[in-house]
Amino acid sequence: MSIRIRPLSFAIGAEITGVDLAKPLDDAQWAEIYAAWLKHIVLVFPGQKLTPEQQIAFGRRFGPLDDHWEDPTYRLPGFPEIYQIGNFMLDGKMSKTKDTGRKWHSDHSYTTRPTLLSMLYCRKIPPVGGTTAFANMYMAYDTLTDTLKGMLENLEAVHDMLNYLTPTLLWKPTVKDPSAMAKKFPAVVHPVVRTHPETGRKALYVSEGQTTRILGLSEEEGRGLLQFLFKHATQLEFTYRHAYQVDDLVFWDNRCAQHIALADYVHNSDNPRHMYRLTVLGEKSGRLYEPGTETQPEQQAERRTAKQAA
Ligand SMILES: O=C(O)CCC(=O)C(=O)O
Ligand SMILES: [Fe+2]
Repeated sequence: MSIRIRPLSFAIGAEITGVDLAKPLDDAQWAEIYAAWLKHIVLVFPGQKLTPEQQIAFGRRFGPLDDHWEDPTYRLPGFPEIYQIGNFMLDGKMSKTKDTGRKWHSDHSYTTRPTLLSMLYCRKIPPVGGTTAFANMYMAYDTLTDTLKGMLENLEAVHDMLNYLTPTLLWKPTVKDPSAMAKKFPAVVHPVVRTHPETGRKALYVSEGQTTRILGLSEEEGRGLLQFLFKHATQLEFTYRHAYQVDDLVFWDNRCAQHIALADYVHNSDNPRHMYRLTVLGEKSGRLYEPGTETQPEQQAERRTAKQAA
């Protein structure tokens, strides 16, 4: 059986067939899959039959896994590495993870140590919808003018979990205590352009779901620029939208992609969408936000110089 790689769109995503992820991969298979992942950013493996142990064993090859300390309720019993998301029933109640990811984002960019890889194993899916869209952030960066690239490379932006709590047309957040949330997840700062440590390529790292302002710019300047970048980064030509089948295993690289879980299906318990999700921990790439630093470009420049010298 040899591995086949079929691109799923112009910009991002490839389908991989001819490999059984339930079995340990040999070095050649692993190298091929890893290279395809770095190249295509999102990989889709249809028809995989995996136990939780097998999903975890495969995920672990990419690095240490998160144990989902944030909300242990939705861990798969016996497997803290697997977090369940979707509109499934748990102990007679609708899961609070039914609306995970309803805005464009890169996983955990609202922390100083964002997720490297996220993986969804589809267990249940409604007859239509329940799709995830992905956008290629290398492409978003590469297609900017050199003038704007030059400017963005020197900027940092604030990422804030609370930004998620503004409703969208098709979704209203249900978080009861936003101030507790803000305490648990204080705002952080990341560079606007991130260099991927493995490919060496530059990728845009701001998202509509999480980025609230740009340091060194006034609020109006930053808002205007961010509005442009959000629209630019997620234009359809840069995306792929995946419609799942049960047993699809899908994973992506958060260092160079954004994604959104679309509210494109009826959310009731007769129409369940259920994913076994695991995530690989990433490197520290941000710092806590110090309010008051947002209009002080000199301070920012100093900090950058200090960082480069270190
Ligand atoms: O359920 C999805 O389609 C994606 C949800 C999400 O944002 C995530 O798992 O990181
Ligand atoms: Fe996500």
